[in-house]
Amino acid sequence: MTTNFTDFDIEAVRRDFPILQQRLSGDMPLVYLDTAATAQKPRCVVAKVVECYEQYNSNVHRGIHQLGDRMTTELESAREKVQRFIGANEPDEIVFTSGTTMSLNIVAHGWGRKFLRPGDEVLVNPMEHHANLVPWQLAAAATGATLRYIPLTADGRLDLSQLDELLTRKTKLIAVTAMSNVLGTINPIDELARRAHDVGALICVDGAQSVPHALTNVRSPQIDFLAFSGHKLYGPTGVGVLYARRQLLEAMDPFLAGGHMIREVFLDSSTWADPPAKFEAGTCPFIQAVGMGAAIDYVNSIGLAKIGHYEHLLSVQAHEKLSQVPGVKIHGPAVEHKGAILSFTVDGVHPHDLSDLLDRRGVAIRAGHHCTMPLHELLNLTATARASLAFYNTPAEVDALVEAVQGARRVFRLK
Ligand code: C6P
Repeated sequence: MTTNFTDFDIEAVRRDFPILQQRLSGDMPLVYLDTAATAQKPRCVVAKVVECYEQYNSNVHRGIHQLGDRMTTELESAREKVQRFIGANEPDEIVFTSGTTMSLNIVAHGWGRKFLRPGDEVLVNPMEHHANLVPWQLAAAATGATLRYIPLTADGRLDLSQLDELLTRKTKLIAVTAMSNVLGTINPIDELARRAHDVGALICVDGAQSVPHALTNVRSPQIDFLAFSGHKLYGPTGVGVLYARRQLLEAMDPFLAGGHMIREVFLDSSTWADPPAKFEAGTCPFIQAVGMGAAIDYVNSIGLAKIGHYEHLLSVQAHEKLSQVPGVKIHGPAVEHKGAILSFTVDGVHPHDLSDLLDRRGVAIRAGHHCTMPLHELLNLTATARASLAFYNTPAEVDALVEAVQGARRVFRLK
């Protein structure tokens, strides 16, 4: 485990990411602080995708020919990498989807619409990304179930003081993010999983932000559903994962129907293939999935614990320095309760103007509601600026962010 910045070979890491070496207009070096939106890709991931297209591109589970066999072997090997990466029992518990959003929709519609009944409750909370809220609104509307909300504390954590009253035998599922994409809050998944199971409910975890930055083991605590995206895990776009326990995948309905997900089709009815095929209708993003497997190999070659520790050190530096800039408010809990995400506002500067001014110095952040409108409503804001860090960022880049924010204040002539 590293204890300071110098123990981490950041120069070697940065050589793996060609995009980071470029200079933007005005000869500004790129300072990429938007990893929560999408992560950059190491050379080995790009090379793996090129290798697939140049050497054995062929549809999977279909062609009885050598290319089809090779591509299928590569895809199934990627599935095993994902299985090991999150500690699932078997590869068949890994469904390849187009991303977190699709994975969560499969749960809300495939499980929710089948098993929720009038009077049942689903427990959500205001910090969820729309992808783990709106599908549950639709599932509740379709079944007569009700959504209930775990409130947030003033510093942006789940307020579990009312959980005894909120979590009852009526609760059928808790939908919760492991890490907020805005506040960075790391939620107590262990406790929530245990408490859900105590009342016979399931837990559906949005791992979009946590899986790339912190070790995940779906068996400890026992997670029933886990969703995440390849593109935030240094892999290609267009691919994601739904993990669910085998019994759940067997019990729930398919969400999308078509080729590959069937066992038998008659003119008036059909039966389903076993999972994961049951949830992989049509041509799955097979080359992207193989690229995600290469990304997992890359992350493992460095070590996720080491990555997480380095990112935490960067985050501490960013919190300390940014919070000293006059007029800056960083939203969310103290740095020890969060991942390396800083959503902030600067008095007198709109987040979009701030993002624009930072961009002129090569500093890429995100501004907006980050697909969390209820959370921003609670914060009484329409938008925040967000800097999100990854293990390819440097302490100097954190300083560049802070200097750019100071520069923006000067543009607005703020004292
Ligand atoms: N958040 C962000 O800038 P997709 O788009 O399906 O890969 O991921 C959706 C999603 C779900 N949950 C969380 C916690 C997320 O952060 C995201 C994506 C991006 O914050 C784009 S809005």
